[in-house]
Amino acid sequence: MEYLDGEPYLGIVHQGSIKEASSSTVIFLDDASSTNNAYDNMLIKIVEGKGSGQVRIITSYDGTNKEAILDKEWDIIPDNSSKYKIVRRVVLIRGWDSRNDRNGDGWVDDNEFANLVNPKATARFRHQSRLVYTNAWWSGANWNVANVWNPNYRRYVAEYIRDIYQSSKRKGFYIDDITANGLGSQWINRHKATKPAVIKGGYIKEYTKGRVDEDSPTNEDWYLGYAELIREIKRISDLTWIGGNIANSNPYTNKWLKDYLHPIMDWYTCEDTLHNGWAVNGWGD
Ligand SMILES: [Ca+2]
Repeated sequence: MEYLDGEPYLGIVHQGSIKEASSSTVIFLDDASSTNNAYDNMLIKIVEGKGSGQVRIITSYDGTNKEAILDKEWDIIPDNSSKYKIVRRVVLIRGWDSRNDRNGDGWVDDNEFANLVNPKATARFRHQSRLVYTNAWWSGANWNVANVWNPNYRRYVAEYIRDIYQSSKRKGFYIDDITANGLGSQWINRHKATKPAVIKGGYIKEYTKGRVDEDSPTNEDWYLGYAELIREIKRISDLTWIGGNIANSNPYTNKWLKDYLHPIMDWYTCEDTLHNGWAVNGWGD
């Protein structure tokens, strides 16, 4: 993954003066967040005073003590003369343009890269533009299914899934969280509060209607492709059923289930609907 300093795109999360620092920690003044983990995975940039110009990643943050643990030691340990900015990181997804691969051997070598036909497309390999890391719900769900508009891509994903299930002799295929992170969700999602947002760019070659997070029908188009992908799995495999978890969604009113997935799914589980406890926790259980 390639991460960039997010300040030009998203501004500053917090800035201030350092209280004290050690070789791989920083303690902020009281104006920093009192919430644990508030700055996890963000960058701290020393912008004035001792140690200016250094950048580190905050791996964890203790809101009680206002203390950040860093990914690696400072070259020069900042002190209370140092001012800092905390900023988010953004992911750079390089674009692919087959014209840049002049000899058509599948990758852009150094000579081709030095003379790009399309300088906006800087991926060396096509796949760099095809899969997008979006979250770490669990290790197997980090990659979302992006280009469901490409039949070759659908076929590849379907074969990959088929081979996993066949090698383990399983007869059915279960998708956990079918409308969200099971087989993947839209790699660009319009609900920007909870999903990654596209800051710049965001075009998929096979999707010709425009930038995928701004064009209103994109979600519907994505679900059509997603449904096609599940059909493809059924078509090329000998799996006898495909089931999925729909959490607390209502299959008869939820638009995505009713219109797109209901016709091809064999059954659902509703893990958040039936409970044996009286309390509801953050998971709805
Ligand atoms: Ca080449």
